[in-house]
Amino acid sequence: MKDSKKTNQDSNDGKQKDLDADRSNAEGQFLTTDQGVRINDDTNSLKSGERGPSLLEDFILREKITHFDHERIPERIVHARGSAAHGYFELYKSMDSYTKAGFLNNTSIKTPVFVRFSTVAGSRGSTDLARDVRGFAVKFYTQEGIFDLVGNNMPVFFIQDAMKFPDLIHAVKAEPHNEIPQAASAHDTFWDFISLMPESMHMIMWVMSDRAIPRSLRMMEGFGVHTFRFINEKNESHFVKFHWKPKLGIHSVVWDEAQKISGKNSDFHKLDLWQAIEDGHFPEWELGVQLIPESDEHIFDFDLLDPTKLVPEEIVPVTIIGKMTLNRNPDNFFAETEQVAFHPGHIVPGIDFTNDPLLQGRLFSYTDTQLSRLGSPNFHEIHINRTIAPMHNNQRDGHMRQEIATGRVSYHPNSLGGGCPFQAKIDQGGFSSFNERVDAQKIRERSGSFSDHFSQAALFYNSQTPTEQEHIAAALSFELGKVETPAIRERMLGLLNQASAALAAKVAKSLGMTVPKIPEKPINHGVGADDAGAHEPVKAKQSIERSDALSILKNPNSSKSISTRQIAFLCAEGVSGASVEAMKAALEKEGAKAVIVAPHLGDIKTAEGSAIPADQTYKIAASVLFDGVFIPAGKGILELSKIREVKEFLNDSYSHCKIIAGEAEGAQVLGDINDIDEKDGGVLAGSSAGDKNLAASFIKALGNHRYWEREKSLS
Ligand code: HDE
Repeated sequence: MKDSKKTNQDSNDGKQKDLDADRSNAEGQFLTTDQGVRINDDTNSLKSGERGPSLLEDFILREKITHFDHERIPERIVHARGSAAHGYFELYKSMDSYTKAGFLNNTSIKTPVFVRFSTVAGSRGSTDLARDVRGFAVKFYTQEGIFDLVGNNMPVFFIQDAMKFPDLIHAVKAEPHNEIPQAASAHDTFWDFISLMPESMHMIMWVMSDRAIPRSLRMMEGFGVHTFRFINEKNESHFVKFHWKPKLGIHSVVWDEAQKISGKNSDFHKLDLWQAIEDGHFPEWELGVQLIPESDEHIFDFDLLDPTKLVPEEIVPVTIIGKMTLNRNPDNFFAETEQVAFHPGHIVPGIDFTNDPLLQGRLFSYTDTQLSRLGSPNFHEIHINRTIAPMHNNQRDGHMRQEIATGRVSYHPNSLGGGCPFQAKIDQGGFSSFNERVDAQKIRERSGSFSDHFSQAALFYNSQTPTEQEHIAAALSFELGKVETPAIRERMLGLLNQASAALAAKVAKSLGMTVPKIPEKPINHGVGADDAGAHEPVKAKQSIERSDALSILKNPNSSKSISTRQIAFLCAEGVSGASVEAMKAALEKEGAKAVIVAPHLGDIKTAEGSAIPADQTYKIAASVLFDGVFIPAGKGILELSKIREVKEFLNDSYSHCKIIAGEAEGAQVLGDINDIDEKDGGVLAGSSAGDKNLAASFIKALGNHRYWEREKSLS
């Protein structure tokens, strides 16, 4: 195991020093009160006599209990459940012709980052494997101040205007009368809202796809979602879309698996991220940008300001400009992961906003939420939120102020303080907003250029492989199948039909309904509450019909690496040690992890007489927590076909399209399991212990993640 803390030291130096002052290490220290008084008895409260009442003067008890009573702060209203890590960002090539942001100009700077991944709908203690969007928020501690890229693992959003955000969240969260269901969109209020909001159709395709059930946080893409601007030294603007591309490729689990993982280990993603970093397998993403000159603003068949649209990579390629590495786990979940405060309005000179009405609303919301969540306008003084750039201004006081501002001047302009702190001119790094011309009437209206709600939903669906299309149809059938109100299902079929008739027909079949001929006229977003002057939904002709980048299975950024994959070795007394050792060595060479599962913990006796320590028992291990299965050779292995948990393990692995390999007697065990077809391309057999060909084909098959072909025979 690598010492991740040590490895990190050179890279995160700036932030590290800042945090060290308040890091508490109790090793070899006395227990004290918060005031530093050494405590003599931390077990008994002060009482009047052995069996008498407690005394009010017990300042030690009162301090301890009061602190405990206030340990919880309000969880985030959305994105409450999160996992985070420290790391750094390195720039590959200077982007100075597009942006003057220092961390995107100078390739010798390593910018410290803190990244928090999250689910959206569930509470802080909910399962990691909910079908949901994942938050992907990156805090860059740049030398010119904090830049937060507060994105998601999907490039579009449900709604076009911030005004609808509270409605969306009220609809998706547990229903208010009975607080059911937790972390799930499969209920009436969510689909009621969606069925009345045709603009959500593109995002619905994404959340019903496998992107919403990632295999690992390390295997998801990230997106800035909105169109931002890059501003260069000449004050020229380019529109920019941000992308994070995972080095391990994009991988997901299947829905049945996700539900079972939620039961077996609801911290699956949290633990996976933590363990990978502890093991020195530092997760990496490349940062990509799509750059669009200001003059091209109106050349697309959608509006760049509309957050329900993406710019297909086939039309504007993604230029890779740098890499982010996460190399250190937080020391304290609350102090760092819980107290970190992101805000899309934290930008640095060289980056600016556009008029995307969703982004504009977010620019208000995030500071506001920190006031209620962290309780003070001084949240920037919490260590994880502190900038590494020098920070001086005339803001003063407030709850829990840390800074001790010296001098008598707390205003500007001043002469008593020599005019300090000074305003920075633009060439001294002072922030100035892009000089965009805005000259219009004050209105509450949605632009007509936002009215195409179905073309990109269709583009997404049509870009998927048949396997992925099946998963979308199955997800919709599941979700709408849980909806109790028939009218909501029917409205949804009407909307789906406008994105894809084939998809709507499939879902209708599973619901035992027919697709309505004339979909109910959905609510539109025009002038005034009565919809007068509303823009009718339109379908613009698209310049492309398919985009491979939208599919996980056809993705140009796919990776065959099996690094960090967890492979279960199903063992028993009398297993062939040679078989285990050879396969383990071959997998570990590729960075995968072999986990020995056996009938009991402690040592398992091999056929050769040596011992192999078991990592897990059949009562603890479950197939859904592994990427693949190997059954080694050895006479004793034949016993496995009699163990109920082993049969369940193999049946689940098989039905989730995992790669299964058996060697000699191990292959015989596979033959004994009725549901497993040995001729299946994802079931591999080796003839003798240590079969090199089997190891090679197992590694190759694991690199494809799953054997999806199998699904046809399962359905
Ligand atoms: Fe957020 N969002 N959001 N959001 N969001 C929050 O801020 C909000 C939106 C995103 O790990 C909150 O500190 C509004 C889009 C992430 O701490 C809150 C609107 C995208 C995180 C908030 C949106 C996001 C948040 C809750 C529509 C993708 C977690 C706690 C106008 C680009 C950050 C907090 C973390 C968190 C408001 C829409 C991403 C309430 C009003 C679109 C990743 O302020």
